[in-house]
Amino acid sequence: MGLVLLVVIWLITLVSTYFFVAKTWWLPAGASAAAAGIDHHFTVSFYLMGFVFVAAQLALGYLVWKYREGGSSQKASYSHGNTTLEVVWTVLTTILFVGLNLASSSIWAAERFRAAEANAVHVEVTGMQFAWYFRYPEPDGKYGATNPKLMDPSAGGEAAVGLNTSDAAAKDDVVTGTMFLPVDREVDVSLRAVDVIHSFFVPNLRFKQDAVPGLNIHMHFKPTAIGEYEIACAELCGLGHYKMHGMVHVVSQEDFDKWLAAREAEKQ
Ligand SMILES: [Cu+2]
Repeated sequence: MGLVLLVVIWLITLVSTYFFVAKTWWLPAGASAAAAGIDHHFTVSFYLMGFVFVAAQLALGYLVWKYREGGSSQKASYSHGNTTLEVVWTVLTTILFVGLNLASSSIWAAERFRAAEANAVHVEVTGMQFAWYFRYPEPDGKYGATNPKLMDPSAGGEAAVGLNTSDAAAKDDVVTGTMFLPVDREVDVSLRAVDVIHSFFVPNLRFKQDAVPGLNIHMHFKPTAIGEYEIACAELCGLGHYKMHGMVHVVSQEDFDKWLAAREAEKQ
C-alpha cells in the first residue's frame, strides 16, 4: 500500500508539473507595456513555487513509503517536531513571499500611483450586472455629470451609466458597449461599478482591477499591439457573471479618431 501511495503521489506531482512546463494552458500573448515585466515576475514565482512544490511532494511520497505499515521501521510515536526546522521554513517562506511582493510592487505601483502620461486617452469603464460600458469624454475632455438616480441598466448606454444629459459637459460624452483604444498611447481608466463588485480583466493587456460601487478607481495602462482582446469579469458578481464579457479593439490612432468621430456623429 505504501508503494501504491508513493506512485500515486509522484504521478500527480509529475503530471501536474508537466502542464506548467509544457505551458498547456498559458497566458495569452502580452499586448501592453507592462506585460513583459508582469510575465517575468509570473515566471520567477512559478519557478520558485514549482521547485518547492515538487521537492515537498517527492519527499511526501518517499516518507509515506518509508514509514509504511509493516515495513522494517519501528512503530511511529508522537513527536513534538523540530522547533529549529519550523523556524527555518517559516522564515524562508516569509522571505520568499515578502521578497516577491517587493520585487513586483514597482510594476503594480506604476499603473496606480504614478500619474498617467499627459497625452493619455481618458475612458471611464462602468461594470454592472452583467455588462461593461465605456465612456469617452472627448472632444472637450471633460466627463459630464452622472447621477445614481438616473441609472437605468435595462435601458443600456448613457442611461445605464446615469449620464445627466442636461449637463453641458455631458453633451459630447460618448457611451459605448465596446472599448476602442489607440495603440501605443496610455489609457487613463476610471473604473466604476453600479451594483456589486466587478473586476475588469483583460488577460492580453495583463490588466485586472476591481470595480467597486461608490468608488472611482483611477489606473492606467498602455496597449502596444493592434488587435482584439477579450474582457472578462473576474469577480463572481451574480447569476449572469459567466456572460459578463466584452471586447477591447486596439487600433491605430487614425482608426481610433475615425471611430470616435463616427460615434460623436451618431449622437448628434
Ligand atoms: Cu461582473
